[in-house]
Amino acid sequence: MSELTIWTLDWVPKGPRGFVRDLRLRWACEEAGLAYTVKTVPFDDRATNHLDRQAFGQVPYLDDGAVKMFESGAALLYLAGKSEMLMPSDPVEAAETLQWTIAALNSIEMVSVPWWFLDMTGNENKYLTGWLHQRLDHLERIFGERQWLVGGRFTLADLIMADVLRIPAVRSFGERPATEAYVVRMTARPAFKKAHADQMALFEAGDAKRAG
Ligand SMILES: N[C@@H](CCC(=O)N[C@@H](CS)C(=O)NCC(=O)O)C(=O)O
Repeated sequence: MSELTIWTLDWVPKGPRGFVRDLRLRWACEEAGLAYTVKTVPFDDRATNHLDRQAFGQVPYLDDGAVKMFESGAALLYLAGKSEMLMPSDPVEAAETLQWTIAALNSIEMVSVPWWFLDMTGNENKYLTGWLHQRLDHLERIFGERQWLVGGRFTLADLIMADVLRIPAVRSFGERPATEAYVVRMTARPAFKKAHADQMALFEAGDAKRAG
């Protein structure tokens, strides 16, 4: 029996629901057919209640028996090591999957998250805005040429890239039809829908507990 446990918060406000990064890990497990359970830590004390498990007081983090890790990207790569479906065994395709996974995190999310934060707080920065446009324009060119990032099929690279790109503010940042079609295709996958619905249900249950 699998010992995989994904840890997240027991509740979040409505805004981030459907976007908390435990969803990435749920989605990966659903795609790979890996059994897992989800456990929670309280939202209210999150800054300090699990610093022994996540160095920055955030979620998600993952347990697999003696293996205990945080950082969603690292946890995804760990999970992908259990599944050819997420990480091809072919060495060339495996290298490309690793490359695009890091690109999603370190070339796109590294720009999109600070941009989103400044935009949301009314502090838009024209350099960051230009930088994000440039990165997304390159992706638009790539998605105009192919349906998948690696090997003509879904891999971890598509999971993480789509998860980074589906943030509403990023999605509506300019007209990029090929990228939008890619996000629509990835988020139509049954594994994504299940992961999303389960996260929404968890936080709705959290509403009821807080009200009671
Ligand atoms: N780089 C981290 C980022 C984790 C992160 O931003 N987690 C958010 C939820 S998606 C969080 O815990 N926010 C609550 C907080 O920072 O207080 C990862 O990918 O795991």
